[in-house]
Order: sequence, then structure tokens, then C-alpha cells
Amino acid sequence: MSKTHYRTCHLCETMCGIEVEYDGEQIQSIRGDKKDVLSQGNICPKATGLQDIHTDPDRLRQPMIRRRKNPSHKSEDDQWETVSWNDALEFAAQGLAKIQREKGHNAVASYCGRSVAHNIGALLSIEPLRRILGSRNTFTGSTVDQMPHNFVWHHMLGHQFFGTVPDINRTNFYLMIGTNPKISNGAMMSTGANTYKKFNDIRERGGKTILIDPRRNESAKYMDEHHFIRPNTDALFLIGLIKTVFSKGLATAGHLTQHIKGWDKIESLIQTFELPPIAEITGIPSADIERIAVEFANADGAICYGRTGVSMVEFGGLCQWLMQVLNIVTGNLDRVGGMMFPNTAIDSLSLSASSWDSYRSRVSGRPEFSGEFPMAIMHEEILTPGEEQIRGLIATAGNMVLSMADGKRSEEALQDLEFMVSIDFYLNETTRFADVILPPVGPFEKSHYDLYYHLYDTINWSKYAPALFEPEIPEGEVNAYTDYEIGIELLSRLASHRTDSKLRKRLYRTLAGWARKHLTVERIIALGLRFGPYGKGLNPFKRNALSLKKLKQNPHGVFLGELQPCLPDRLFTKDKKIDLAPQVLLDDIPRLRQRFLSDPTHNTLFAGEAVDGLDLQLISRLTNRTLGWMHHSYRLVKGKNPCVLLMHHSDAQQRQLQDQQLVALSSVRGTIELPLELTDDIMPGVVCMPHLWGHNRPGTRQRTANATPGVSMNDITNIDVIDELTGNAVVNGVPVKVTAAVEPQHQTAHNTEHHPDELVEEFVR
Ligand SMILES: Nc1nc2c(c(=O)[nH]1)N[C@H]1C(S)=C(S)[C@@H](COP(=O)(O)OP(=O)(O)OC[C@H]3O[C@@H](n4cnc5c(=O)[nH]c(N)nc54)[C@H](O)[C@@H]3O)O[C@H]1N2
Ligand SMILES: Nc1nc2c(c(=O)[nH]1)N[C@H]1C(S)=C(S)[C@@H](COP(=O)(O)OP(=O)(O)OC[C@H]3O[C@@H](n4cnc5c(=O)[nH]c(N)nc54)[C@H](O)[C@@H]3O)O[C@H]1N2
Ligand code: SF4
Ligand SMILES: [Mo]
Repeated sequence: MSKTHYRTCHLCETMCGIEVEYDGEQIQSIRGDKKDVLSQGNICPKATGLQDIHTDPDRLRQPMIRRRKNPSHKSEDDQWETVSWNDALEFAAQGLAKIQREKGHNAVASYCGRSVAHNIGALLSIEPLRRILGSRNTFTGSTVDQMPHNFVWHHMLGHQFFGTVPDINRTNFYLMIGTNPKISNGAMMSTGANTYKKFNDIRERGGKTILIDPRRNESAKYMDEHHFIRPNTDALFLIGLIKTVFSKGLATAGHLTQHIKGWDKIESLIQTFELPPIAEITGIPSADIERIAVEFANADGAICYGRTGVSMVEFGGLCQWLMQVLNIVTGNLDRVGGMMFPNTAIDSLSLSASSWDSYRSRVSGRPEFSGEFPMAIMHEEILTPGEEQIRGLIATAGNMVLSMADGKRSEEALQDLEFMVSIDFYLNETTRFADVILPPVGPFEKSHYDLYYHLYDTINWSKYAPALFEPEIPEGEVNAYTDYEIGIELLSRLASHRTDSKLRKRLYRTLAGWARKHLTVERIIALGLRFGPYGKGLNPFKRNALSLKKLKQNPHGVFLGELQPCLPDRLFTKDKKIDLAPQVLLDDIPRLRQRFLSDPTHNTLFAGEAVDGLDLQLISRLTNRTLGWMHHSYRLVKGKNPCVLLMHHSDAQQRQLQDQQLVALSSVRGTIELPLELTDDIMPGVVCMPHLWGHNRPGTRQRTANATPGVSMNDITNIDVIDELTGNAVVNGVPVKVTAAVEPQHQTAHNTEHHPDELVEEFVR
């Protein structure tokens, strides 16, 4: 008899409610949950792929240890041995502790990918784990993603996670830059896979929507206007808008007037820029810049919002800052219909902090931000000999070889490590470099609460889902381990390896046992809710308080109200003022000027010296049915190969290239080959491909992903060019050239020998 289970799809920050129909251990269907408080039945195809992960025989259920042929280095001939959890955890802790004992705390680094942010257990255990490691070498995928947002929030509002969220439900003007919500379903703005419907609503109530993007992407058809912009030049476009707002006498801070500092600095800064060169460099005419600025300032509730197209660029920090400035000087921060702040049921802001430049990296002296260094310097910290050179790594829930810029350098660095622990349930392009892999339970075998992503709520709400299935326990074991439990176990074992005292060792083990049993994820959620803004706190008589019990009784979530204005009270700055013009951001303006305005020919392609022949700019693209690790789902990857290069007809004509032809795409870092797809929906001079492909590398165990390998964009992105201010990688606007491929490589096409359609029968249980 089939039953229904309600939970949240944890694949992306959109947080859609799903309805899982199952019979015994068998999932029969995954659909949108119509009663879900946020998403009201909307989902995207990716959620349905989760059932393939549940059954995938290649998903690891037991830990594995690498048995090296030659102890001094890893090789493709090494064997993987399945071992007990106790042996694996002990091996992991011993390996890391040995390196720290011999080479110092900083000799072991940690790295987390995106799946940590979607997993409350991983989130809760990672910080204590980092503390026990005590290493400055902390890295996350954030520096190939949203770090510029966090950087700007820290400097303007006092906390890296006190983030502004578009009040998309009530706005009348939506100016979006470098984002594609029809496909991404909204990033750092959780609406529940229905963002495009909200654009229609804005237009229906007489408002306006505009997209600024080098590609006329899938969201463009929900917009009143789309304007092509030359990649990497958005900071100038934003300066043009702000300048117009001031010069037309439209600037106002609204109710925040008394709570802002730095207004004069912005006014004098923008005097030093002129519109004509901005128009020439960005490709957007002055008249359009002026008109958009005036319409924006005059709208009753306007939002300027941008995501990865304006964070993974050379001036990501400046772009994010200038968008905030535009919102603030038009009175659109902290007002209905503008940029607002959710009030989350668990106060995760008080659980985290932020910092800037309290220490620097060993090799190139890069400043830390909130306790981490940019991914772009990880390889140099591993490969440059010296005291405290990174020799060990604990990597959780990220596939850096494909996802971080300059993947070839990641491979080189991982190969060089003395010891690596991976917490992941696939033997993929990254974990194949590990010495031990610790696989957490599958996606339906753990409870779910979005500790992190509620920070991007467009309404205040809360939802909890228990585990659907009991975890599969491998033969001979008594337990399967969640990410939380793996973290706690490693923590206690690392601590016990740090001491010679038998008594202390026993104490650490006892504490870990106690934490696993009593300080469960559920207990922490219950406590967080109780002491959050809607909870009982210390008042046992408070009525209608939010609690875990209440969430369990409401499997579609609990609505907690629309977003409310909350400044200046909730500001995290010491003086309770918004810093409109932080000095670190002002100090980055000369770099922008130098890059674009000092050269009369306005070469917009290169940050450094021009390289002969590279005459196009490469940008990234998401596709509707794919999301990095979901390439393990055969139902998502079957069909047409999405890993193609988009190019404008005119660029193809100039190069005598044909539609569907296999082409060589080259940057200063190398060449990859993929099929060409011609379109008019991309700016001439720009080409575009999807990222997180490039499977089928030796030593992986992932038949579905390897059957549709594609090629990796990050094999040719370059970490020598980063956003110097925030350390974020630049994966958009990468200088490249495109020529006809000389020798077609088999990996560019779908592998017909083992096509996902054939895997279906093999994998469906
Ligand atoms: N289907 C799918 N959805 C996802 C994900 C996924 O993997 N697959 N991942 C999730 C995650 S982790 C994230 S961070 C979000 C990302 O969410 P989005 O940022 O909305 O995603 P993208 O589709 O990468 O949109 C970036 C846009 O920026 C444009 N762009 C590139 N360079 C520039 C530039 O220099 N200037 C301007 N103005 N635009 C530029 C691109 O053409 C593209 O349209 O998506 C989430 N949703
Ligand atoms: N060129 C280019 N590169 C980009 C981007 C771009 O636009 N262009 N976008 C960037 C962005 S926005 C992002 S978010 C990153 C994404 O890059 P990553 O963070 O590397 O994401 P995935 O490739 O999806 O890998 C997720 C990993 O987590 C594992 N995993 C899944 N669930 C769990 C779990 O519950 N527990 C554990 N322990 N592991 C789990 C999967 O097996 C997989 O190994 O890519 C970035 N890279
Ligand atoms: S948009 Fe798709 S992947 Fe993201 S939460 Fe919703 S269903 Fe899941
Ligand atoms: Mo991301």
C-alpha cells in the first residue's frame, strides 16, 4: 500500500515542497506538494531525480580506504577496500592527527562544497570540526559563488549572512542583473520554483521587469526589457545608474536617512565618472542607462538584484556593493517592495560571525574573510613547500575538480596531498584522490531542516521533515552514519589523538557517544526554535509558539508572516549605521578605472596582458535538468547532450564554423572540445557553456555520470585572474578562442556504449 511523505527538496536554495509516494522502501513518484507554504506545488524536474540517487548502486553505503601500491604516492593502480566504520573513522582521524602533530595545525585544511549548506547535520558538525582542527586553511565553494555578497553585507551591515532578499511578491520594478531564475529558480531568493510566475504578477500589477545579461537567457521572456551587457562591466553600468539618480535629483534614503553614513562619499565618487565611456564599454546606450535609472527611482518599490553573473566576475565585490547602493539611494532598502530581511525561525545569524583580514595566507598573503581563504589559493598552499604547507585535507560534499575554477590545478594539488579524507557518497572526480571516503546516509534517510537557506526567505516560514526511510545498514555494522554523526565521531577521535592521557581519550569518546545519543540534530532544532523569534523562550505559558512539535504537526510548513521592515534595530554594525561607502570598497574603484578607463581603446577582454588570438569571452550556464552531482540520476541526464557551446551566428560566420560542429575552445589554461550550437540569443563576442560536466575520468565509480560525460568548463578557467577584492573566482568573461576541432574526442559526445537509457533497467530495483 502506498503512503505519502512530505519534505523539502534539498537540491537547491529554492526549497520546494515535495510529496513522495512510496511503498515499503520503493519510491513510486515525487511530485510538487500543493499545500507547501512556500512553493504551493511548484517544483522543477531535478527533484524527481532524487529517487535515482536513493537506488543508485554506485552510491557508496560503506566507507572505503585506499590501499596504496606505493606508500609514497597515489596511483591509478591503488585498490579501494571496503572497511568497517570504526576502522575508517580511526584511519581518518589518525591520518589527520599525524600530519598536525608533525607539521602544525595549518598543515591540515578543510574544504566544503555546496551540499554542506543543504544539510543541517553537516552544517552543525562542520564548525566544531574546524575548531578542533584549529587550522587557518579553511576553504569553501563560496569563493566560486556568492562570496562578494557576504563580503558586502559584512562591510555595510555588519554580518556576512545578514543578507538582503528581494521582496519579489510586492515589488513594482525588478531590475535583475546576471541571473537566470527560470532555470536556477532563484538564487539567494527562495521562492519555490515559481519565480517566473512572480515576474508575470509584477507586470500584471503594472510594474516592470528588466534583465541585464550577455545572454538573452530563458528568463528573458518574462521581462519587459532585456539588454546585452559586455561581461565583467556591470560595475560601470551600476555607476551609470547611480550617477543618474543623483544628477536628476532623485536620490533619497527614505526612512533610513538618519541611519546611513558615507552618503557624501558616494556623491563625490560618482561625479568622477561620465556616461559616454560607460555606455561604450558596457554596450548599453547612455539613454537607456538614464531611462532605467529614472524609472527605477520613481517606482513604488524597486529592486536591483543580481547573482552569479555579477559575483563570479572580476569586480564581483564592486557589483554587489553598487547594487546595494542603488537600492539604498532610491529608498528601496528595508521597505515593502524593495530589498528586505527575513526573520528566520532559528536565529542562525547569532550562531555565526564574520571577520575580515584578521590574518593572511602563507604563500601570497591573501586576507581571510570570515575565517576562510579563497579556493583560488588552495593549490599554492598545497604545492608550495615550506613550514605549514598543507599536507592533509578533509573535504566534504563538494566536487572541486569539476566545480572550482582551474580544475586541473585542483587535480594537481589533490594528487600531491599526503592524506585526504572525503565525506561524500560517491567515488567521483574529487573523492578519487582521497585516502578514505566516509559516505553519509542517502537523501531520504535523514531529517531535513533548512538551517542556512531560510536566510533567503521571501516570506517568513519554517518547515521540518523527518527521515523517510531507516538508513541501510551495511552487513556486519550496527549503524549507518549521517553527516552529523560522521562529524561528531571525527571530532572526538581527533581530540583523543591530540592527547596522551588515557583518561582524556576516554572522556572525548564518552562525550561523542553522549552527543550522538542526546545532542541530536532534532534536539538542536527544537532548541533553536524555542529560543528563536517565534519560540517560547523561557516563557512556558507563551501561546502559539513555534516548536518542533508544531512543525511535525504541519508537514507542509508553517507560515510566519510577510517580511517586515526591521532597520536600524537589526543592524550588526557597532554604530548601528549602514555604511554606504566602506573604505575597502572605495579602494577597489581605482582597479576598475585602471581596467577599463585608463586605456583609450577600452580592451574589455583582458585583465592582464592581451594574449594573441583570444578574442571571445566565455560565460557559464545552468541547464534546467542538471545540477552538478545530480548527473548521477539517469532520468535527468538522458536525452539530448546539454554540454554544448552557444555562439552567435555572426561569430560563427566570421570563423567559418557550422551549427553542431565539434569545436576546440581554448583559454590560457588549455583546450576542451565540445559541439557548437548557434543562436541569436547571445551577445556577439561572447560564448557560453554549462559547468560541472567533464566526467569519465580514470578511477571514478559513477556509471550514470560517466555515460554522459561532457567536458569541464573549469578545465580552462583560470585562477590567476580573480576578483582581487573578495578573492572570488572569475568564471564569467574568461578570454577564449574557438576553432574547428582537429581530432574529435570521444568524451565530448554521449557515450553510446553505456547510455543512461540502458542503465535504467539495470538500476531500477
Ligand atoms: N538547474 C539548476 N538550478 C540551480 C543550480 C544548478 O546547478 N542547476 N544551482 C543552484 C546554485 S548553487 C546557484 S548559486 C544558483 C545560481 O543562480 P543564477 O545566478 O540565477 O544562475 P545562472 O543561470 O548561472 O545565471 C547567471 C546569469 O549570469 C549571466 N552572466 C554571465 N556573466 C555575466 C556578466 O558579466 N554580467 C551579467 N550581467 N550577466 C552575466 C549568465 O548569462 C546567466 O544568465 O542556481 C541554483 N539553481
Ligand atoms: N565555471 C563555473 N563553475 C562554477 C559555477 C559557475 O557558474 N561556473 N558555479 C559555482 C557554484 S554557484 C557552485 S554552488 C558550485 C557547486 O559545486 P560543488 O559544491 O562541488 O557541487 P556539486 O558538483 O554538485 O558536488 C556536490 C558534492 O556533494 C556530494 N553530496 C551530495 N549530497 C551530499 C550529502 O548530503 N552529504 C555529503 N557529505 N555529500 C553530499 C555529491 O556527491 C558531490 O560530490 O560550482 C561552482 N562552479
Ligand atoms: S527548484 Fe528544483 S532542485 Fe530546487 S528545490 Fe525546487 S525542485 Fe528542488
Ligand atoms: Mo552556488
